[in-house]
Amino acid sequence: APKSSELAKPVDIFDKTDYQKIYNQIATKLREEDEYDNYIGYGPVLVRIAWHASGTFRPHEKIPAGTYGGTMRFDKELDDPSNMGLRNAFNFLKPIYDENKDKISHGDLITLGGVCAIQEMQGPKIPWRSGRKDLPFDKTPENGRLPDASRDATYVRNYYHGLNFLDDKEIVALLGAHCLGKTHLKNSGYEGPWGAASNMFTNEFFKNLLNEKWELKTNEAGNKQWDSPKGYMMLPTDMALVQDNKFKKLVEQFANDEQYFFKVFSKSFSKLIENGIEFPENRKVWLFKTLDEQEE
Ligand code: ZEM
Repeated sequence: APKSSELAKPVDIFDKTDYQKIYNQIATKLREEDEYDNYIGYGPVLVRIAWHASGTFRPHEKIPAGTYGGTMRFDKELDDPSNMGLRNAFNFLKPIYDENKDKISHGDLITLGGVCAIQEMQGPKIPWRSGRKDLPFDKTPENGRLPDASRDATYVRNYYHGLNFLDDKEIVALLGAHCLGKTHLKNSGYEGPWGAASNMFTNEFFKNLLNEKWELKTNEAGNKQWDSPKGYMMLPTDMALVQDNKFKKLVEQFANDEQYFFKVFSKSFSKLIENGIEFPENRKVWLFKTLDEQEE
């Protein structure tokens, strides 16, 4: 791991209530613009942009990329072929950034967007801290750091080891986010949803992995994907979670115990979006209320 002097240092922050307000703006816009992607809404793509902003982190670099510098705002990163479709998420957040730019950086907003989307889609509470600071263009990581969906279990494990996720249960839990949204042929060369409830955060991904009848097909883009009679799909890297015995045990645990999945996912996602940032010990960890909770 890098020496602490090399980790990004968070900047001063405002009050929790200021960020709950921004959370509420994102949540309200999620409710209002519910027609996006055939009524899936923007939730899944907001989770994906938060993950892709995080996935550039490499622990051994002098400046370890990740979410801190908000470099997703530059075309160089947004136009990474792995980020096809994420401009929709960026544009969704843009007016909220413009309205709050004295209080929030791009890195904070993109990660708060992911946290908000997960919670508003009935997922677990995700602890969040503020303090990321926009870095200049020359700190933008090179393209090609995000994972290749055509690969196997060994690749998936090694990939996440490279992001400092050394525990199989963190890796399997993170992939449970594929309960959300869908693949789009024009974005990734894959097509179809992982399940029935594409804008609800549940453990359905793990149940479907175990219970559906999967058949390996070549899709219209010439890529291999697993399809089920119900019209669901799995990427090769998803199916890797039941092809590897250690991964599969965890898939079974998460399929049987949604609360356990939520607990491990929450910790892992929080770690993902904070990778490379050294928060001061007294930096408060916040849990935001959902819109539903505030209306009660
Ligand atoms: Zn995904 N992901 N992902 N992912 N992902 C897609 C969509 C979504 C991989 C991957 O190749 C793809 C994680 C890990 C990995 C989401 C969240 C998270 C798509 C389809 C692909 C191809 C994109 C498209 O066509 O629009 C691979 C190989 C992964 C690791 C091995 C992790 C970790 C995630 C969050 C914690 C989400 C929410 C989507 C759905 C986006 C949408 O627009 O519906």
